[in-house]
Amino acid sequence: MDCLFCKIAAGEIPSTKVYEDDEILAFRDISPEAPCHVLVIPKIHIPSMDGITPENSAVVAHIFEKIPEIAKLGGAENGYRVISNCGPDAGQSVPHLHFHVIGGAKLPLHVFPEKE
Ligand code: DGP
Repeated sequence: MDCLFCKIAAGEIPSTKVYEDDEILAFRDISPEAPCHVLVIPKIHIPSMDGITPENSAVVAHIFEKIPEIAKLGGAENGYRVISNCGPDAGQSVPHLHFHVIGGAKLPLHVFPEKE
């Protein structure tokens, strides 16, 4: 399958790893928006949040069990935010389920800047 994050998970494309086990990989975003900007992916291909099913949701639970540890390893010592963009309106650019773990700085509260 021609999927960028499947290739990163398989080690065919290099990444800066933060955490890895048999089921998931966490690596630094190529275009970080904060001092800690880590992407957490399942190694199996799930296209987006819309592709989560009873058959594959255990790996999503595993991701969420590991995120506190991954956030600290990534440099978010004082809190963090988890974001998963799903579909065009959210700006999903890589069609392999991923969770952005963002922190290491005080984050803006609102999605729309005019609400600041
Ligand atoms: P999203 O827009 O939510 O689909 O996020 C995709 C993220 O993936 C985006 O923040 C940039 C990151 N990204 C894209 N290509 C690569 C890559 O080759 N390596 C790494 N480390 N990150 C990538």
